[in-house]
Amino acid sequence: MSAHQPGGPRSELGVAMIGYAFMGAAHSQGWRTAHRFFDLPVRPAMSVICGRTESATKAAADKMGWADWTTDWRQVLNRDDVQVVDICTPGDTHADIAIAALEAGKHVLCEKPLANTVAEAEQMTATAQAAQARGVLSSVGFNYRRTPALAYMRRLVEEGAVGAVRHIRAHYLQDWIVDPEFPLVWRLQKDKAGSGALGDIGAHIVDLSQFLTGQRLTKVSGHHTRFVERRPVAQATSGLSASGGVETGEVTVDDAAVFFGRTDGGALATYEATRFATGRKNAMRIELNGSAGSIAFDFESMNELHVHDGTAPSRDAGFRRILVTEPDHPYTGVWWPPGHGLGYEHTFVHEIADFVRDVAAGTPPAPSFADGLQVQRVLDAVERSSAAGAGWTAV
Ligand code: SOE
Repeated sequence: MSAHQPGGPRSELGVAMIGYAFMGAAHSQGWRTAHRFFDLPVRPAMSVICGRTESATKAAADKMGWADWTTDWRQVLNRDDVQVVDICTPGDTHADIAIAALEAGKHVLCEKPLANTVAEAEQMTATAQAAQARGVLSSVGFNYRRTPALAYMRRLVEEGAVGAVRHIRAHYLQDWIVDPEFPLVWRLQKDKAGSGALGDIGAHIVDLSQFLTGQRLTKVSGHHTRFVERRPVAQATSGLSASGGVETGEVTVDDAAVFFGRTDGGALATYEATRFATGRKNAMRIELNGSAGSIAFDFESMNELHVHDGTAPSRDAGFRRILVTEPDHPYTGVWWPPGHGLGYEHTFVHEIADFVRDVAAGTPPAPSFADGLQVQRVLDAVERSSAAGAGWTAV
C-alpha cells in the first residue's frame, strides 16, 4: 500500500514487477535491498508481481518478497499502490507494457534491450518523451553502468586519464549454449528476443562503450552467425539453465556477432558478442586506448580496473591494478570495508537506488528510452551490414 496522502509527501514508492525469472530475481533483489543500504528519499514498496502462470507467479511472490501477485499485467496499471512498473519480461512484450504503463501515469524501468525492433523502440521513446512532459519518468536497464569500477572508469575518462580515445575494444563472452543439446529457450527465438548474442549481450557493450567515452557510433560494419541450427524444445527453465525433451525446434537468432564502428569522437571501436566462447562465463571486457593512457576492465574481475598512464616516465610504464572498493569510489561507500568486494547483484541494487532517487526528485533518469533507441539503431545497423556482406552501414 502506498502511504501517499493527496497533497502530502509520499513515503513509499509502490512497485509492480512484470516477469519473475532471471531478471525478475535480480531486480527483486534490488527493490528489496536498495533502501537498506542507500539513503533514499522514498522507500520502495514491493506491491505486486505479475507473471503468466499462476502457481509460478505465486511462488515467486513468496520467494522474492512481493506483497501480492497477478497474472494480468493490465490489472496492475489500475492500482493505487503502484507508481512504478518494472518490466523484466522477454523483449516481445516490452513495447506493449511500457507504452500502456506510461500512458497510465506509471514510471517505467524496462529491461534491455529496450525493444525487439527499431520501430517499437521509436514508439516507446515517443511515448516516454510525452510522458516525461507530464512528470512520468522512464529508464532502460543497462545495469552494468552501475558497476562501481565502470562508473569510476567513466569518471577517469572524463578527467582525461586516457586523453583522446582512439580505440574502444569491447567483448562480451559467454558459453552457456556451447552444448548443442542445450534447449531452445526464449533467448534463442527471434520472435521473443529480437536477436541473439547481438541484442542480449552486444547491447550491453554498445551502451557501455558510449557511456564510458561520451562518444556515439555513427556507422558500423558487422557479421553475425549461427553455429547450431536446431535444439531440443525447452521444457523447464531456471535462470540461464534449462532442460529439454526429444522434440527439436529451429534456432532463429544469431549465436555470435562481431562488428566494428566509427564514433562521432573519432574512435575506432571493435565489438564481439558470443555465447560460444568456451570457458568464458560472463567475460564482459572493455578496454580504451587513448593519447594519454589506457584503461581495461573485465567483469569476471569486476572490482578491478587496470590503468596505464601513458604520460608517466617510460621506466614506470605498465598497467596498474586499482581495486575499486574504496569509500570514495562510486557506490562502494555504503557497502563493505575496502577489498571486500561486490558482485553482479549489486549492479541492480545501484540501478534501482539511482532510479528511485530520480523518480523522487522528478529528474529524468539515465539511460533514457532515447538512449535505448540509439543502441537499438546500432544493433539494427549491424544486422543490415551483416545481411549486405559486412559493408559500412550508417547507424
Ligand atoms: C544472458 O546472456 C544474460 O543473462 C543477459 O540477458 C544479461 O543481460 C547479462 O547481464 C547476463 O547474461
